[in-house]
Amino acid sequence: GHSMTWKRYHRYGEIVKYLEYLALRYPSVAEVITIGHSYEGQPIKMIKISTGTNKGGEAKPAIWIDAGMHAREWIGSAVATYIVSQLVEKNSSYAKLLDNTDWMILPVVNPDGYEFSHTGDRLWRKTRSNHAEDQDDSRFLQLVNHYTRWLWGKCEGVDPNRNFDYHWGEVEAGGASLDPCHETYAGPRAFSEPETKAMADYILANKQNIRVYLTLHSYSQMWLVPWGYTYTKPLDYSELASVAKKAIGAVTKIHGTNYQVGPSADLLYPTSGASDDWAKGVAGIKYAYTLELRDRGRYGFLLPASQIVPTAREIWAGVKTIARLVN
Ligand code: 0X9
Ligand code: ZN
Repeated sequence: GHSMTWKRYHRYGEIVKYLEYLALRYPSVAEVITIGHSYEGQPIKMIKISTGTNKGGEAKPAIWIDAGMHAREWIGSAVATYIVSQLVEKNSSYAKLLDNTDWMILPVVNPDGYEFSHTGDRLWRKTRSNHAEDQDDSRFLQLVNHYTRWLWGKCEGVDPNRNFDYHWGEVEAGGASLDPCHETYAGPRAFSEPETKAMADYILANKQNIRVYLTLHSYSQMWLVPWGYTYTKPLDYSELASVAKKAIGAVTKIHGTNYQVGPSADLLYPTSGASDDWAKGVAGIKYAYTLELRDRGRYGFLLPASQIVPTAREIWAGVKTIARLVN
């Protein structure tokens, strides 16, 4: 058996064990793939859910879902594993959905940060890399840096959602920071983080099949449409927004939770080097969205575990709606 419940938040090791249990128990549906390793050497594991090729023998269109890019946003990873459980453990109820669509789900993009948010700093956001050596500062600045790091503890890591190679490091509009100690540090260069690089390589290798890109974050209850790097909207904005509005309609039907749809930069704030912009702009995945899950700020990142199941149920309704609309 396995010990995944959605009554509490799980550690990375438990999540990986659950994925591996599913692959063993349901080998014709689920496969675990190690796409790379984190800075601290943890395997980055995703699950591919597929009932095989279509009638013509070609790979089916796929939906990509990732979560746990930002360490403290635990609800995203819990929702991702809930979606995995529905698709795999109830595969016979979702035969139609699985007939039309493959699923690629990466529940924890940033395992080092995720674990640190359990064992060190609950509100950690970034990865856990150290790029001090990469900087060509003077000995004096390096020394100052060393003590700042030691005293303050905020200079490790890169914001993975500023590290993607599309308009990377454009800081003019405040979309990212080039200060290593900042929460939105873009990194010394695009894809400096093994986590973002591994994810991007896998997506690029499969981009001809991936029709939808969803990245789960929290919080504020929004279904965000690109772009983040500019206030200008993509040419197909209205198509993406209308699909998103149908999805949030399905979300709200479950428990009455309200979500907003809108362009990322306007509705939230500008961000450069974010994963959804990269998925659309570079990988060419038309339907790319960032979902900001519950809540609206009452608990914020510290969403009680009692809200995992209701959040997961409503988001699953929205995700199913998207899957049906784009096929
Ligand atoms: O700032 C972020 O990375 C995301 N918000 S969070 O509170 N989860 O950190 C929002 C990203 C929105 N930008 C794009 N979708 N491009
Ligand atoms: Zn986030």
